[in-house]
Amino acid sequence: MADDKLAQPFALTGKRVWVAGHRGMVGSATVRRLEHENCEILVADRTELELRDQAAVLTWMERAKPDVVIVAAATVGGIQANATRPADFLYDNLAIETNIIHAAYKIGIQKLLFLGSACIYPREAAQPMSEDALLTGPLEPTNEWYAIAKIAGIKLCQAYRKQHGCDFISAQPNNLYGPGDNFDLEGSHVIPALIVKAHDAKQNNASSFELWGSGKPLREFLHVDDLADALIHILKHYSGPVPLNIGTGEEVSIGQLAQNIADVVGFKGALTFDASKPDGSPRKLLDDARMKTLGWNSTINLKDGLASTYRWFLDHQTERRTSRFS
Ligand code: GFB
Repeated sequence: MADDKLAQPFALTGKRVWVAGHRGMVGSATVRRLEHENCEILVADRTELELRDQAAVLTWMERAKPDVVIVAAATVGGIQANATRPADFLYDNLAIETNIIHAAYKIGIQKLLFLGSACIYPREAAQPMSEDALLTGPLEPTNEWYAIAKIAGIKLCQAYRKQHGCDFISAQPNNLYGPGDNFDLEGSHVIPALIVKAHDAKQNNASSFELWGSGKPLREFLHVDDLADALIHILKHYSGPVPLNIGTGEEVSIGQLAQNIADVVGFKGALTFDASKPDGSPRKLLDDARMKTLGWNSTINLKDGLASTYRWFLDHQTERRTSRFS
């Protein structure tokens, strides 16, 4: 896009930075990363602020007076959660992003960063998927509700930039994993689900554990600490309407991922496949050329990331196996 400005310097020093959604996997990683910046971190607990309440969001932001907002709050989940809770995924995310972005405009904040998702791109987009593939074809049906909401958030940032000159930017990471993930088997993404399944299979001396679908889809996984680092980099160095892709450039099949997780956990049995469960997107690799031009690369490889995430799971499994939606 013509007014896409790469390498715009923006200082976080001394700024009041609100991380909306600080208790989630992305928000908590962002807070950890921001602790290395010389800024003041603002957070609001659910009991203090209901993000789906427009008036409450505006009132809270008028009082808290953030200079910078990172919209990490969202209703998220894996392929099954998307299929069973379409209204929540569409309504919650539309409401949260609309309320925060509009209030950020009303109170005149300096910079806002909205988080999209790799599922915004058409199911049949050419791989790797460039930012220019947005809205060029039909979405993957298993996550279209979430994708529509995330596309709307990106469009809101572009619209407020165009109409009001707001410095609102967006970025979409590929499939995330890491500390703080949701390990509830019905709601979770594939990595936490397979960690739980492999761990339980080992504990129970089972001969196998089960994967959903064919195991053939390809995915690109990004550690959440890499994402948090990328977000701070973008805030400091980017201003423009193009929503930036954040990935690692590496793909793995779900079958191979399951084998890698079995190795990390120390499970030596077999893998089985439940063909009645959906595969979802056959492939979604992000073209991260723009992030590379901005001078950012991921640093955590999948093997190390899986090992540290398994250690985190062992320390936190009691509270993290339960659904947050029940
Ligand atoms: O991570 P996941 O749920 O989401 O599933 P998506 C990735 C792949 O892993 C799919 C397979 O092909 C699943 O069928 N899979 C195998 C499993 N076993 C399991 C299992 O036990 N649990 C889960 N969850 N999957 C998400 C979207 O799509 O991508 C979200 O639903 C979001 O909205 C996210 O956009 C980035 O990668 O298919």
